Amino acid sequence: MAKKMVLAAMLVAAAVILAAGVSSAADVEGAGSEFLVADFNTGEKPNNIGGDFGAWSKDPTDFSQGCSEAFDSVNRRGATGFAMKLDYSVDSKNPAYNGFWMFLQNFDASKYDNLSIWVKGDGKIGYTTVFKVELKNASKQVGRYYVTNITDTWQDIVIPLKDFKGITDFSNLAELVIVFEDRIASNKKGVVYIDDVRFTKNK
Ligand SMILES: [Ca+2]
Repeated sequence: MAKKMVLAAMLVAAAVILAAGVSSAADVEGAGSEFLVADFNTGEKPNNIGGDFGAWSKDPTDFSQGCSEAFDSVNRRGATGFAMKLDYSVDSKNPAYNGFWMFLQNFDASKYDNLSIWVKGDGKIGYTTVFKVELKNASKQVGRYYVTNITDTWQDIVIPLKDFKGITDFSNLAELVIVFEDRIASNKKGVVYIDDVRFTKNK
């Protein structure tokens, strides 16, 4: 009987130590410090939170401008899965802008500090070093931020939510939009890859 009780006490102690170990390891890694919206790794829609996405164009009848999206397993972030390839052209005589949209399913990002996206341009085809990112909320606020200094290697672009101009409420996010614009694109045609769209917290 005494032996059984000792054994039981040891098992409980071991469980407590294990649980403590797990929780402290999670704290070190910052559990909940980021929230994954889209890694594109299934190779199909929707994104990781059930939101649809796709390319859009200002004027689909003007064939000299437009954007198309494709899952890309060659240019991807990480060892498996896909990235999102955005093949755009704003090389038109007419006003031109287009890009990529993604629903955020009313995600509450108010506890997060940044929108983070892995981005790179295609070194062979060419790419713009600058594009606009918009965040829209359920109250129809539209926040705008210009990403700059894109290169042909992967970079984790970290955009502080407070730097989005025009939006103040991040508790009910409806949509993320990427915009390629004729007046600011450093290359009028090209390919940009994006991967691992997340909301992140500062360390
Ligand atoms: Ca991916």
